[in-house]
Amino acid sequence: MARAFVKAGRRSIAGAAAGLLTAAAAIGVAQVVAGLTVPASSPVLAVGQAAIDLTPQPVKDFAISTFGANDKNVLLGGILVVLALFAAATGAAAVRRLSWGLWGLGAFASLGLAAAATRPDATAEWVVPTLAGAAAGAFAMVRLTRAAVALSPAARSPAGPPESSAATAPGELEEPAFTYLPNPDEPPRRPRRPERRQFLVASGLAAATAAVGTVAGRVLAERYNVAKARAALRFPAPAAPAPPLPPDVDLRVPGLSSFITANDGFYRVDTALLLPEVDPATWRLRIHGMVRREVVITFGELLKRPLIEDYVTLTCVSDPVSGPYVGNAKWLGASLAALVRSAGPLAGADQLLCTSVDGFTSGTPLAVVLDGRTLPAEGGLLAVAMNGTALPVAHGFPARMVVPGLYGYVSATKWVTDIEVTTFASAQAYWAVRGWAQQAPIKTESRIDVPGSGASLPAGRTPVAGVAWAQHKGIAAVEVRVDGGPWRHARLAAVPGIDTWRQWVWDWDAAPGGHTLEARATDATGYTQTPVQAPPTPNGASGYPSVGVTVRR
Ligand SMILES: Nc1nc2c(c(=O)[nH]1)N[C@H]1C(S)=C(S)[C@@H](COP(=O)(O)O)O[C@H]1N2
Ligand SMILES: [Mo]
Repeated sequence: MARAFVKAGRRSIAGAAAGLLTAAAAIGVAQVVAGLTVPASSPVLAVGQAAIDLTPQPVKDFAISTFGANDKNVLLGGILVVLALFAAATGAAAVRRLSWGLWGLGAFASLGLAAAATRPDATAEWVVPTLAGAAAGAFAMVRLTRAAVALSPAARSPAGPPESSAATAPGELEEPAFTYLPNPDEPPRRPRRPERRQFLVASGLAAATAAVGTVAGRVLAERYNVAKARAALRFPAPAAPAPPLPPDVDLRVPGLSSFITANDGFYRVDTALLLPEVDPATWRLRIHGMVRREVVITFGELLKRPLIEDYVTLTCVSDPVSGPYVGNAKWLGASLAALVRSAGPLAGADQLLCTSVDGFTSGTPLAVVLDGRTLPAEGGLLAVAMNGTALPVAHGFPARMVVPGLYGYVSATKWVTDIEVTTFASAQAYWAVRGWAQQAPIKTESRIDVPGSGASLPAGRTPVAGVAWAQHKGIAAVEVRVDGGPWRHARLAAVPGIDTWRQWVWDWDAAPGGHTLEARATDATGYTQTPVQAPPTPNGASGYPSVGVTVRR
C-alpha cells in the first residue's frame, strides 16, 4: 500500500511535469503559427480577449482599480497560471490513462478554438494556430507520458514482472497499456538509467519547442509592425490651425499636470491585448446605415479633406475622482460632421455606431456631431495626428474619433474603420451592452495634483494646484477649501478654448497639523460640480477631489 502511494506520487509528479511541458510545447507551436498567419489568432491572446469581453463588470472594476494599467498583464498571467494548473492535472491523469490526458488536451484546445473563432474580426484561418498547437500537444503528450511512465519504479524494476495490480488500491493505478515492460532477458541496467535520459531528452525537446516557438512567434508577429508606415506619413498643413496657445496655459507649479499631455504619458484605455497594426495603405472607412449614399474613403482621401487642428481633453468614464484617466492633446483630423453629412444621414437616425478593426464599438449621439457650433472641432474629428505626430499605435493609428465633451467609450473609437448611422433604440455599443450608460457627457470635474495625497509640507505659503475640465462648456471657476472651511477662489490659467482642461492654483497659508484639501469646479453654464460621490459606473464618477496632508512646524 505505502509503496503504491510512493509510486503513485512519483508517477504523478513526472506526469504533471510532462503535462506542463506538453502545454508549453503546444503554446510554442501555436505562437509560431499565429506569428506566420494572424498574430491575434494565438489561442492565449484569443482566450484572454474573450475573457476581457466576458468578464463581469464588478470583476473588471476591481481589476482596473487594483491593477490599473497593468490589468492586462495580470489577466494574461492569470490565464497562464490556470493553464499551468490544468496542464499539470492533465499530465498527472495521462500517466494513468493516456486517453484521459488527450481528452484534457482536447478540452483545452476546444476552449482556444471557441475563443479564436468567435473574435469579432476572426476569419476561418484563425483556428489554424490552435489546431497546430493541439496537434503538437498531442504528439508531445504521447511521448512525454510514455517517458514519464517508464520512469516510475514499476517499469524500472529490473527483475520480475511489474507489480501485480493487487499491490495497488483498487482502480487507483491501472497500468497504462503502453508501459514499457522490462525484457527479462536483458541484463539489469540500473547504473545508466536510460528511462531518465529518455524523459530528460523528451522534456528538453518540449521545452526548446516552447521557448523557440514563443520567441519566434513574437518576432514573426512584429513583421506586421506599422512603425515604418507611421514614420513615413506626412500631413498637409491644417485648413483650420489650432488657436495660438496663450503663454500662461501652464502655471509652472512643480508637480502640476502640464497643459499638454505628452503622447507617451497619455493614459491608454482599451480592450486590446494585442495592439491592432493597421496599415494606412489598406485602411478604409465606411459610412453606411441610415444614409442616402454609402461612403467609403481611403487614408489618402481622408488627408485631402480640409484638416482641423485643435486641443481637446479626453476623459475616461472609468476615471475615479482624482484618477489618472484624463489627458489633453492637440489633435489633427477631418471634420466628423462633414464626413457624416457627405453620406446624407436620414431623418430618424440618432446614433453613430463606430467600430474599430478589432470589433470594439462606441455609440455617439448624431446630434452632438452635427451640432457644428462656431468652433471647427466642436462636432468631433476623425483624427490622424496627436501632438504633432501621426497617432501612436496605442492611440488608434491610423485614424480615431475624438469628440469633445463625451467620455471616450461613447465617442473615441481608435483604429476606427466603420461608422453606421443608426438609432440608440436599435443598436447598443460595447460598453452599453455591459451596463454602462448609452449616453454619457463628461461631468464637470476637478483634480488636485499638488500637494500629493499624504504629503508632508513645511508650514507657510504653499501652492495648491490642479486641473479642472468641463469639455464643450469650459471652466469658469475653481474653488478650494481646507478642513471643510470657506471656499476660496483659485487663480485660473489661460486656455485656448472650451474643450480642454484648465490649470488652477491657490496659495495656501498652511498652518501646522493634519489638513484636508478639497476642490470644486464651476463650468461656464454656471453649474458647480456636485459633492455627491458616485462611482464610475454607469456614467462617470462625481464628488469633490480630496487630499489629506500633514504640515510640519
Ligand atoms: N478600438 C477601441 N477604441 C477605444 C476603446 C477600446 O477599447 N477600443 N476604448 C475607449 C475608451 S473607454 C477611452 S477612455 C478612449 C481612450 O483613448 P486613449 O487610449 O487614446 O487615451 O478610447 C476609446 N476608444
Ligand atoms: Mo474609457
